[in-house]
Amino acid sequence: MPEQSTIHIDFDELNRKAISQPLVKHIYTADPSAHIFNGKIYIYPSHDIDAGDAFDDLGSHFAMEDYHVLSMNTPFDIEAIDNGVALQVTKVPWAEKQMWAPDAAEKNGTYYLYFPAKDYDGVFRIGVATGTTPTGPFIPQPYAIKKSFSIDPAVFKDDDGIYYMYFGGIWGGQLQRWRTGFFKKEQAESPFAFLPDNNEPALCAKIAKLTDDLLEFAEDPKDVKIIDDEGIPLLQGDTEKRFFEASWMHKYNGKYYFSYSTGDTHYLCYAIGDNPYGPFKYMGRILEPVVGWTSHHSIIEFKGRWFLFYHDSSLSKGITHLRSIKVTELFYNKDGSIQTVKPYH
Ligand code: FUB
Repeated sequence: MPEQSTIHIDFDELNRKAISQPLVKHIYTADPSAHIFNGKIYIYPSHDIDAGDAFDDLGSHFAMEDYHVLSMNTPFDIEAIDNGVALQVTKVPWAEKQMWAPDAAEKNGTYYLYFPAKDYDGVFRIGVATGTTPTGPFIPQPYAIKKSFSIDPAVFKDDDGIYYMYFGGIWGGQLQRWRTGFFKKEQAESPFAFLPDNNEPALCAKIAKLTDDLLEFAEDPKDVKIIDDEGIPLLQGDTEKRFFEASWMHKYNGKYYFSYSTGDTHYLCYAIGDNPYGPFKYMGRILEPVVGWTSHHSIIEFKGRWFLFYHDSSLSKGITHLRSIKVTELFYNKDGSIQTVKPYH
């Protein structure tokens, strides 16, 4: 990802214009995956730190080492509660570094924390850790999920009780390195190697049904296709619309809403389908660009109203890898489309 911008921004003014404020200020947090467990909101974010790594397009400066779980009684709380360290990379046998965006699920009173990290070969894998409370501590499985790769797991429980994982991310997230079905090590320093050409179909996020114990994939991962009005898959050159990273799935009025970040164009977009696998028709934007490079989110329903959890880098005054999670209400139009959120007035 690019160097910090040298454009002057008045952050005090920007923060006055922000539609919402950081939910915690004592640590930096990002990539908020929110869930309601036992009537309470739990947020599973990345815990951003400055480990001193240089900025690059591989995302090396995102050198996170652990997870904290945050909680709130309602989305209107001014602050979230930090429930402390829930899992550290040093406790995960297969993982070396870079604990990126996590997610969580619950089944039969067990809580599952899903997380990407680089293994000792520098390959992103997705692991799972279990606990008896939503806040952990979580005990990691000894190995990453078999056939997992890339980043940004988002676990969705459908109404029939089946769980699916959506995942993947391009550039530093390595999705493009798996195009042939195995990891291509050549040009490991270039995040742009192995990307499709601009006139080829865009790389897709992946989906895999989970096993009953939620610890493994029950099937080989499949493409999450995003199509245009004519049913044609988006192209890699459709950079303002195509998938980059940060998958999320929610269901609204019986339809499946797949949402994601467009990465280098900084939008959160969504596409609608009739089942968890898609295809999903591109619909538009959920969130305009925030301060900072990345955009990442989750969407939950709370007492009949809908909320978007997201992040920006306003608290750190624009530092890309020091972000803060926020929440704002989300509104639907009568036709099921989502009203685009502008993060600053
Ligand atoms: O937090 C590290 C990475 O930045 C996430 O995995 C991406 O989604 C982006 O937010």
